[in-house]
Amino acid sequence: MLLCVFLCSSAVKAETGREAWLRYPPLSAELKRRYTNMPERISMSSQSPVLEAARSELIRGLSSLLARKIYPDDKAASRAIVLGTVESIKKGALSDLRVPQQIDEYGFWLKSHRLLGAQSILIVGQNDLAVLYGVFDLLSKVSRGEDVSALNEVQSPSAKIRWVDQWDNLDGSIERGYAGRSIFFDVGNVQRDLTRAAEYARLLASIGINGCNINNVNANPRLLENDFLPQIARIADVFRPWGVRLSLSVDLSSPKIIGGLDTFDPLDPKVAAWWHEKADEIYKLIPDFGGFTVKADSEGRVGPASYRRTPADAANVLARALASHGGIVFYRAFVYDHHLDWRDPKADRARAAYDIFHPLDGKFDDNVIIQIKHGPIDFQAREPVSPLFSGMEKTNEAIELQVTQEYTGQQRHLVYLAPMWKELLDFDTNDAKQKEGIATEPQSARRNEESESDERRYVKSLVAGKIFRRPIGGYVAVVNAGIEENWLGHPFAMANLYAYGRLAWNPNLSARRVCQEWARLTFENDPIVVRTVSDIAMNSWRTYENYTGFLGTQTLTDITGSHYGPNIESSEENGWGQWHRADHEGIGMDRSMETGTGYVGQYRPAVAKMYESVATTPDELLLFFHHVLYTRVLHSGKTVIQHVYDSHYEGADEVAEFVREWRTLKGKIDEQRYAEVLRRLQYQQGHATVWRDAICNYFLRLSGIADAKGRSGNFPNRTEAESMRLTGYVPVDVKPWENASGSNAIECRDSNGCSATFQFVGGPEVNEAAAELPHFKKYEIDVEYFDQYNGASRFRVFVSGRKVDEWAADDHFPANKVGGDSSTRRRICGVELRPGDQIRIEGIPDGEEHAGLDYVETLPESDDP
Ligand code: GCW
Repeated sequence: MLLCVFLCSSAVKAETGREAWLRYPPLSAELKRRYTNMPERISMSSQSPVLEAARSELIRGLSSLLARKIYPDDKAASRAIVLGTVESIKKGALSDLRVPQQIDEYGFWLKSHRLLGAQSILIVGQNDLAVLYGVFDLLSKVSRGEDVSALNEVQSPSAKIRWVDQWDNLDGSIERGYAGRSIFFDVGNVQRDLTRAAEYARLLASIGINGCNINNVNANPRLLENDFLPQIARIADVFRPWGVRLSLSVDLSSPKIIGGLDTFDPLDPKVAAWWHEKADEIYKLIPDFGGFTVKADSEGRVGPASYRRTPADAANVLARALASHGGIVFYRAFVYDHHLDWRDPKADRARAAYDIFHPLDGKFDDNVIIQIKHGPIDFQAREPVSPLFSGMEKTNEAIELQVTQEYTGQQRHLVYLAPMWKELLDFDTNDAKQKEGIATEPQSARRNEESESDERRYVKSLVAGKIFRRPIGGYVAVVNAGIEENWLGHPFAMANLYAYGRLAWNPNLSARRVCQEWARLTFENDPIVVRTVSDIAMNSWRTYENYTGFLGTQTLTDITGSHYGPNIESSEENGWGQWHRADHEGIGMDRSMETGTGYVGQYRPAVAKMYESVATTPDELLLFFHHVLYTRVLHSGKTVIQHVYDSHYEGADEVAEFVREWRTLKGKIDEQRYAEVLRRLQYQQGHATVWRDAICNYFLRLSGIADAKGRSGNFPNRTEAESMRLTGYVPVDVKPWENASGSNAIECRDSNGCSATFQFVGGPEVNEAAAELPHFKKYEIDVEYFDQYNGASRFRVFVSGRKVDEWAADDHFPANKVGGDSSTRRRICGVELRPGDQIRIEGIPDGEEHAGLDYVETLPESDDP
């Protein structure tokens, strides 16, 4: 019987997430009827590997969606889907075709066409790659059940550069990667099997991405060695059919380290010659090589400063080596001193990029792009737009975004970042208070064009090079996809990759619309699924911000370590410059021109004026720009300190709401992904509470001002582990103190196990509930324990001798000790409890993990699903 269940369930198609938004599931009979006239023959007006890929994709997608045979037939002129470039398509029966003028480079035209009395669809591009993009667009439409009977749509990408970066190391690890090891490298070599690398290129192409930098910007020079380059060329070979150009991060000292020169001075002719030769060697192996990405003079990387040269000197020496081959240099503006003096009120890391790059405007060659992180610090949950976007008029730019959720929950927390990116891209650097007057939805039959006037300097127009007529520019996102089946770990993290590609293609799309597309393609066309998924996603960034980084304090995480759990003071009193300068009376960095670091002066006048004054700075960025008292009243009408309490309780409650909303989808999407998302959301709910309590307790103690609603520091249903009756367990201090309830945890040093017992008495809520019910009621027991990566302790919970649950702490949180990174919640539902019951938790340690426990909460079970 068991075997049968196993066999039966294994026959159901597993939905691991590997297919992402390219699942092409058979459409429902109702939707299929919309495509009865869909041509079944695919003809190509010319041949190339990219067109081949386009045709195979179309056959694969349509035959699966429509459950019909779709086949290649190059002779077919009518009742066919015809793929071709503008130049090649006007042959034979299509010689009179009038192609719209406005299809620009990489643009495509989807056109329903009556040909010889029958319905055809033309997918026409300026080049082969544009045809491929058109194919993916048509497949997306059909997958989402859109009407394609009267197509006449031109689409062009907003910017030429739509790249992704991977921070993969040669040993197979990925810096800030949260979905397993590298799909490119393993133990010092390129992976033998590049199936995943090819699949990744296909995924990227499907959302219009045209380049991928495959290795960590903290670059290993070994990649450039001549015996290694042929291995790199193998990756470029699998990218090629998808039009994804491969590029490499380079270490500027390579001429010295692997070239044997005695210098890497960018102005030394020997160094220039070395880079030239290196570029020639690369292009022999990889004719469509994209170029180099450079991190220099930053976080311990060497750079031109070693020779008192400028970033322009360094970028140009590389650019000149690549220029004749069509290669590009991405020079990162993430250059700053991490040994700043925190006692100096004028010191300010946020100033660095502008101070360094603005004076060099106009000094970079035309094939150099300055790659600018979206904010002046470092991918925080909230930052203002980097002033450098509007600080260069004669230099190419790209915005650097982060799909990998380094500071936004590391793919353990659900955070849909498109709403954040939209705010950045739609920011008018000339006058942020002006609201955008352009459509946020795509214009179907016309090309998407944003205002290019000099008055409206939106970030999206600046990076696309439209304001100052720059030859190139656009978008780069750090993705860090890994070998895990679903690429990014959290199923919802893929919404960020999808949205990144879609917004780089058309930044005028709305974040919600992009999410709806993704939900349809990834889960189901069912409107309830689409609405629930996008409602959760659309609220998730604000929710995360609510419990991790209030009013522009960025992200109050452990900035010198994991970048994951709370650690408020880790930002203070060190050289990293992420200070928020919290003291007993107030909090915030004064960056004004008048009394602060002067950073505000890097913005254009209207924006600078807005940020200069406390009164006109938006609440959400107040503490980024100003130091204020906890008692200051915000635009919202609350004091700063009450906002701290309220936003954290709201944030944690919102995650609980996500869990409830997600539960309504049971049975509406496949069980595998349903359960995976639920598991992660439940964890997030617990971790949001850890964040809430850490930040509220910290600021309660620091400010001495009570929470007007009496919640912070007051946990009526909580029993601290250190106050239980302990057998074997010993209390330990947790550092920082706010990361454990009551600042203590208990640990078990006895390999046979320990136990902690307490009597259930019930708090006010419990007594209320008990009064209503004569005997006992069901409760949930939340056990807050610590799950480290260096062991897999086991836990068992007993109620008056009866075992109610057991589990292993075997997840891999970024922590090897008890604290805010490892603090985890186990929710035991439906437990019958009566005042007087003994609750006993047994912990059996493993390895370096000592079955740490923080507290237990008992709550009457809610009636929610
Ligand atoms: O945010 C920091 C990360 C580093 C990263 C660096 C960068 C690759 O913590 O891991 O290094 O940014 O962007 O260069």
